[in-house]
Amino acid sequence: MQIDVLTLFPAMFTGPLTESILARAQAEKKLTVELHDLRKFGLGKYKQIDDSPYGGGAGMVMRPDVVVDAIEAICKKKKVHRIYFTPRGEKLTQEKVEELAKKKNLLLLCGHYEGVDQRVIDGWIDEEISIGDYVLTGGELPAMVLIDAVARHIPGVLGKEESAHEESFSKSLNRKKEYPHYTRPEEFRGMKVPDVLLSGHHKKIEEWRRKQLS
Ligand code: 4FD
Repeated sequence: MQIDVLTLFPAMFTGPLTESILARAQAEKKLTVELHDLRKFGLGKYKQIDDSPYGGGAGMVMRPDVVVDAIEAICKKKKVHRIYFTPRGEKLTQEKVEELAKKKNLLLLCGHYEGVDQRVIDGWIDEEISIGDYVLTGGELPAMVLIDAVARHIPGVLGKEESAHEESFSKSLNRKKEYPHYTRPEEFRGMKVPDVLLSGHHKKIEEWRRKQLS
C-alpha cells in the first residue's frame, strides 16, 4: 500500500514511522509513506497557505488553490482514495480500518487552523474521517493513527505470532475486549498470577479467559 500525506508538519511523522512495525513494513516495501510539505505549494515570497475567513470570524482557513495544487500534484498518475481529517468526520472504527486497508493508494490531508476551504472538501475529498470526539491542533495525529491501524492489516506486516493474536482478538473475543495477560514473575509485590493459568489445563484456561470478556 502507498500512503501519501499532505501536511504542514511532515517532521511530526518521523517518530511513529521510523520505529517498530511501521519501520519494518516500509523497509520490506509492504508500506510506502510519502510525506508532502504543503508549504512548498504556498503562494508568494512568504509561501502563504492560509487566509482569513470570508464572513469574518476567528482563525484562519487553508486556501483552496494551494491545497488543490498539492492534491493534484500527488494524484497525477494514480487513482487515490482521498481522506480529510476533521472532528466532524465519520468515526474511524475497526470496521472502517479494515475497509481502508483494501485500498492501494490513500491520500491523507491534514488540516490546521480552522481547516480547509469547503470547496476542497466538496471537489477533491472522498471522505472525512474523525478519530474521536475531540479537537486537536491538526490532522497529523489522526493521520498517524490511521496509518498505524491500516498497516496492521496489510498482508505480511504483522509477524506470525502477531497476526495469530490479531485473529483471536477480532474473532472469538468479539473484538471489543481482551482477556488479562500475565507473565513472570509468578508473584509480584504480593500479587499472584491466577492459579488456573499455571495449571496447564487448557480447557479451563480457555473457559477462564472467555469469562473475563463478559
Ligand atoms: N477528531 C480531529 C481531526 C482534526 C482535528 C481540524 C477542522 C480542525 C481532531 C478541520 C477543524 C481540521 C479528529 C484539525 N482535530 N484538528 O479526528
